[in-house]
Amino acid sequence: MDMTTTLVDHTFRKDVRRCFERQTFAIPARWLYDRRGSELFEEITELPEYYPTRTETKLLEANGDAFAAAVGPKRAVIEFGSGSSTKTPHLLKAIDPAAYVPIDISGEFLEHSASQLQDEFPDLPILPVEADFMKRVELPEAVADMPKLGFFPGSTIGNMIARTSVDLLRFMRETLGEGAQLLIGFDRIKDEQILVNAYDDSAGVTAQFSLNLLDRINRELDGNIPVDKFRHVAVWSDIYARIEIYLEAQEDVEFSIDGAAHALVEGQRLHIENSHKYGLRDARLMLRAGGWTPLHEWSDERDYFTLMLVEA
Ligand code: AVI
Repeated sequence: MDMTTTLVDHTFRKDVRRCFERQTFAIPARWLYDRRGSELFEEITELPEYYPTRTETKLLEANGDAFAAAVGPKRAVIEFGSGSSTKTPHLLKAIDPAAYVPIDISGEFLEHSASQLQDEFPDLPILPVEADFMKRVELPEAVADMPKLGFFPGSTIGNMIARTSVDLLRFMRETLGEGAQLLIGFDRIKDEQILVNAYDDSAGVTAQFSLNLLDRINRELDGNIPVDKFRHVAVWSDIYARIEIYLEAQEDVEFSIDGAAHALVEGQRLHIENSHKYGLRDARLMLRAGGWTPLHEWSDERDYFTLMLVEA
């Protein structure tokens, strides 16, 4: 077992303990993404009800010339949480970059996507960095003197509460430096039913994605949670402007994790994810609080999703 795995085990265990022993009944959403969870998320992005990925990809495809005009040539593109980098080629094709730096916490993902992109862009220097982008990241020396464009698609910022989002935006500014630009995706506030359907699809894939968290606890933390006694619940909170995702016990349940006994009463919910949605003014204000000045915006014709270009 390598060092990273040990650390992940340790913090996962700590977070799960806090949920049941200190009865916070909440587990951070980052633990949804083990191998199975990441596969299920890929499936979610293909669902008819899950519009964000499709809408953002179309925006990237359709606005290449406008990005090129706004960004200018020969910037180093720095992608935060690059994952499988599926949206990246659209941007790279549009803007004539000087280098591409994908940052991800998973070295496995990085190597795979970097080598795929290298095949597609043989002359582009690709310099992967394995790091936690929720802190300031040391960029490769080779891009030190290049103007930078940060790329943070997918409305990933929506999975963070406002305070964490602002902290992240400030860290991104520190990582990229004065004069940098950032292209960032925001999922917009829209009809409640459209939002709820996107997070509670008729095929039940999002439910599987949520319930996999309990399977993961059973697998990795020696648990025996009766997963079939829980259901996935997605609700819209207007006060927080977010979809909240819970796992709800459908009857009284008893189980153990790591040898410690726990009991939940029927109806008890475990809060496992938030997905915040934004009005344009909300997003601009948050970006400004994080040290970024809005420059340009691109939205689809239904105003479901917006890409914002901002400047440090
Ligand atoms: C990764 N993130 C932007 C997704 C979202 O839409 O909040 C995660 C997700 N959870 C359930 N469905 C999608």
